[in-house]
Amino acid sequence: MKLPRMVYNQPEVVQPVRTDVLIMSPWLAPIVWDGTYNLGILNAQYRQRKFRVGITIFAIKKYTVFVKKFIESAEKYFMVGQKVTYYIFTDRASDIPVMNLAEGRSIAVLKVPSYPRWQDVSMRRMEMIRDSSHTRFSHEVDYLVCVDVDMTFNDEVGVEILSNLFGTLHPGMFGLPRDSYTYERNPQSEAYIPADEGDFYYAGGFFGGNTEEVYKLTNFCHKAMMVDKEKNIEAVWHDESYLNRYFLYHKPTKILSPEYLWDDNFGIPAFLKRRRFLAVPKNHDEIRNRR
Ligand code: 5GW
Ligand code: MN
Repeated sequence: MKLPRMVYNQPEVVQPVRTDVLIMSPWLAPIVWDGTYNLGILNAQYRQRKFRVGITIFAIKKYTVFVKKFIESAEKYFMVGQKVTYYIFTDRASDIPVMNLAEGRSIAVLKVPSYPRWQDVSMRRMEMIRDSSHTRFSHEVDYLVCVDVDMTFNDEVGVEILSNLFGTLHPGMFGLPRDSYTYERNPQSEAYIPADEGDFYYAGGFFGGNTEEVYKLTNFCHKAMMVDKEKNIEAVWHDESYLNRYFLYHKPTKILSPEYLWDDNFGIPAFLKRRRFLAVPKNHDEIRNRR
């Protein structure tokens, strides 16, 4: 692969780019923070590879209200200049607005059932992503990015996130001791993680990878949830608990810092140089109850 001539600052071997945060996991997966990478170099590398990105969102019942702002913000900040398909899973296809997208980008609406319990709405995402992985995603895209819809992009999210399998550090739990992570602690559950294990606490609202790795991840999580369901067990943080179990034994090849999933309710700590993907403030009672 031949790159064009580029002029940029020389990487400095004895001058770390960040000293305030961990930028590499013990299994040598980069942790992506502002200041640790050069997007120009990455873009030049990826431009020659011709790849397509799918981003999955679920808008079930009232959550269709989040779609418009989500897409508008993604058009501004998410994989700008790349080929992107928005896969919108919804039970209310007629509520999905028609929107103008940049060249090379499109929306695919996938009709899916809704579930009465919100826990099932959240957990069944794993099954639905899995089911579309082999029928559709693997033919249409190279990478999948699976995110919550009650979010907006607020700064660049580009090819720096891409890797075979990636997860995101939860904004509420970085820096805590592992035994205080809200992993599932019931040994009977398929999501169980003992107090003396665990690397990071990953967020359920942002993960991805190549289509085959996302198939494996979602297939594991869905099957584990079904095994637990037979036993009348539901892990404490639903799909997120099973995701954390998966990542413990299938280590991600890249880890996104909380820049990629922030909630201003956590304040703005000094190490957080950018807030790229932000939770939309929502009135939980208003949106969650009685539908
Ligand atoms: C409804 C009530 C309570 C919790 C979740 C829902 C819900 C979630 C819903 O009615 N419809 C829906 O599409 N979802 C999907 O699940 C959305 O994509 C949402 O982003 C995702 C996770 O649920 P969140 O965002 O409410 O969970 P938190 O942990 O971010 O608050
Ligand atoms: Mn959310």
